[in-house]
Parts: sequence; structure tokens; C-alpha cells
Amino acid sequence: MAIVINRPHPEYGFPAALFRAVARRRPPLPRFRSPLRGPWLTSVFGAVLLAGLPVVILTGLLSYLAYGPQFGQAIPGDVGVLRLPQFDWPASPSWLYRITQGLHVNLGIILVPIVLAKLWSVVPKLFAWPPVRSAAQVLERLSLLGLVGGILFEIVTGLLNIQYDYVFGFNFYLAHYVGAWVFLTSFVAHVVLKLPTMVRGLRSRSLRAVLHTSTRDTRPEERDETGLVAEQPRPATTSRRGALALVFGGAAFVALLSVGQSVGPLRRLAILLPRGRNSATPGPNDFPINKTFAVTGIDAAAVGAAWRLDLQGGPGAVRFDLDALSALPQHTAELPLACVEGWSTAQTWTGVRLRDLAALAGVPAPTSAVVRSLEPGGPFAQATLTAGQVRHPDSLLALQVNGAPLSPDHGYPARVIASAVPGVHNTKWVRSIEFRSA
Ligand SMILES: Nc1nc2c(c(=O)[nH]1)N[C@H]1C(S)=C(S)[C@@H](COP(=O)(O)O)O[C@H]1N2
Ligand SMILES: [Mo]
Repeated sequence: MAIVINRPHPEYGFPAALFRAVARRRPPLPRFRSPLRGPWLTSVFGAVLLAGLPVVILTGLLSYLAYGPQFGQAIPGDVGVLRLPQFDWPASPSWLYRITQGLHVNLGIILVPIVLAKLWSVVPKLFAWPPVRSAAQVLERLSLLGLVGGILFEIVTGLLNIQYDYVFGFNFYLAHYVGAWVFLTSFVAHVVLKLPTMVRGLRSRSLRAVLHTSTRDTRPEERDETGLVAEQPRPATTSRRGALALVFGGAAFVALLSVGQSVGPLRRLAILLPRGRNSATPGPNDFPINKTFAVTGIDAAAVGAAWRLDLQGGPGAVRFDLDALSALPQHTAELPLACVEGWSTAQTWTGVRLRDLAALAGVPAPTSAVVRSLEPGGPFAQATLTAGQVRHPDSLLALQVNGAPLSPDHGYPARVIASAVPGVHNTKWVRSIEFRSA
């Protein structure tokens, strides 16, 4: 960068003498010499991220809304100026949250190798000397702090939350939500600033030509004002096509280790999303379990013959035992369970329609319903459903799955399975449902 370094920029108010003094005293910073770095390669990774990251961001924000902030059950509850316009999450199609959250988590994970490759491709800029050349560049570098810090923070918090049992407690959601906004803001700024550079970079060579170039014929890109091309590049030890194969092959491999959790036969491979791998014993209840009965602290007797379902919100109390519920008209529907953590599964559920229960409770047109479980406490012990979710013809208080009674781990004797809701709103071990009409 000899040309640029020696030329001060007095127009930005940098005293020329000071600038020159700093520029001359380059500390022993690492020098990067890969011949592959350059605007074209960075632009390829950038273009893929530009296509993928908005999907991850958008589906993440949608997930927050799907949780139902209007009922105070989205976490964090109070987000101040970061409040999003609120609406009732649609109750159909039933696979809606399965798709949005599957994309959020799985695409987020699949893009990790590409994020890392992009960072690798621009890392010499981190050690560029002098560190700043103009006031505008100071601003740009600050926005990069939010960009790089933001995305690494979101990746790390997201992955840890999936790997471990809620390591961060509920601060995770707050951190991930605020981090998302930091990232989102700097991402928009970065795209605005760099889009022309990216387009120029992409146009500088043809992908087809790159894919036909061997290691032996691999030459550095033209040195330009982006400063991405090494000053003294080493001879190529791999081609650009090799580098692309490594990065996108890595993304494909990661895809195999994550999406498997939602695609039956690959479930055992899904080490990156481990919750989706576990299951009960083989049989009709063999599908992932979020929380087992054993850890709930529910007394086994409470789900035995003494179990009763209370329906509240109507003019009088209504109570059913399991036999009485089983004698009501039963409906069967295939509905997914789609966890915020990214795994999902579709099963065939049989039970009583929630809207039928509302009618029996004396609330024929419920505007919401609060479902409470036998669990003594904790954030998943209850959930509020929207009017659309309660009234959807496939939304059930399920007594059976795949033709068999629910297993203890899947919510015996009765669980909610509602259309298009986040997994967490499918309350297991239901104790009561309060239908609201105002
Ligand atoms: N009572 C209760 N219901 C619950 C939970 C819970 O911890 N307690 N976990 C929820 C979550 S986060 C999910 S993803 C689904 C998973 O259902 P499954 O364990 O039957 O697969 O159950 C939901 N229902
Ligand atoms: Mo979940």
C-alpha cells in the first residue's frame, strides 16, 4: 500500500506531519501473503452472505413475534425502542414456524463457514498500517466492530443456547435480541457502503473461468484500492476453486450435521443441533423430546387416575377426566412440532379440538387461551394461544400420537398441539385451559 500510506489526507483534517510519523512507525504486524485474497474472492463470499443473512435476520425477528409479545410471553418482554410492530402470528399454514425457524437456525449455522471465510479474506485490513487514514475511515471501522462483533456474538450465543440447556438462562434472549439489532444496523451500513465495491469485485473475473483455473495457473488479483491483495503474495498452494470447494463444501457438511435433526433418517448425525436427536423408545412416540417427564418435578400420581382437566373462563367451572375427554368427538391432524432451537418433526395427533373445548367451557368465540401444565413453575409451564391458534380446526388437546397414547415424555395424559405455533406453546401435561373472550 506504499502509494496510499505515504500520501496524507489533509482534506480530512489529519495533520500531515503526524500522519507521516505514524505511518512510518509500523509495528511488527503480521503480513498476509496468500495469493488468493482479493476483491473478487471477498465479493463472492459477500454476495452469498448478502443473500443469506437477511433471511436469517428476518426469520429471527419473526420468531420473536411468533412467541406472542402481545401477551407478554416473548422474551425479552420489554425491548424499549427495539419494539417491533406486533401482530397475531398466523395459524396457518401449519408449517409456517417450522419453515421460518428452521431457516433461522439451520441457515444461520450453514453460513458460519462462509462468514469465517469472508473474515479470513479481509483479515489483512485489521492489521493495515496506519490504522486509519481519514475520518470517514474511522466511522467505517467502527461500523465493522458492530458488524464482525455482532455476527460472532450472534453465532456463539445461538450455538451455545442450542448445545447446552439454556446456559444463559433468559439473558440469552435479551443478549441475542440486542445483538441482532447491533448486527442488523451495521450490516445495513456495511451493505450501503460496500455494495458498489462488491459489484465491481464480482465483475472483475468470471466464476466460470475461476472454476477452470488450476493451482498452477492461479495468480493474485490486480492490486487495487481495496487493499485486499497481498503486497508480496506467495505462490499459490491451492486454486481459488479449491478454496471455494473447501468453504462451500464445509457449509454443505455443516448442513448435513444440522438439518438432519428435522429429516428423519439423518437424525443421528445432527450433532450441531443435539436436542432434535434424542427420543423415547422406538414406536409411535419415537420423536425428539424437549424436556422429559422425569425432570419436570411433576408427581407421577398427578398424571394417573386422579388427573383432571379444568376448563375455565366460562360461566361455570367445567372438569373432565381422561375417559370423559376420550368420549368427546376426536379429530386427527398431522401437525409439526417446531422448536425455537431449530429442530422440527411432524406427527399425526389425535384429540379434542381446542375450539370444541372452548364451546364446552361456554366461551364459543375465544380471543385467546391460557394453557397451564402440571409443572410447578418455569417459563414453559404455561402458554397463551391467539384466537386464530385456538380456533384453527386442527389445533388439538392431543390424547394420542400416531395412534397410541402419548408417552410420559410427550405430555401424557394430554398436551396441546396447535397449528403453526412455536414448539414451546405446545404445552405438555396440561392441567387447565382458560379461554378468554376480551
Ligand atoms: N409443560 C411443558 N410443555 C412443554 C415444554 C416444557 O418444558 N414443559 N417444552 C416445550 C418445548 S420448548 C417444545 S419444543 C415442545 C417439544 O415437545 P416434545 O418434547 O414432545 O417433542 O414441548 C413444549 N411443551
Ligand atoms: Mo422448544
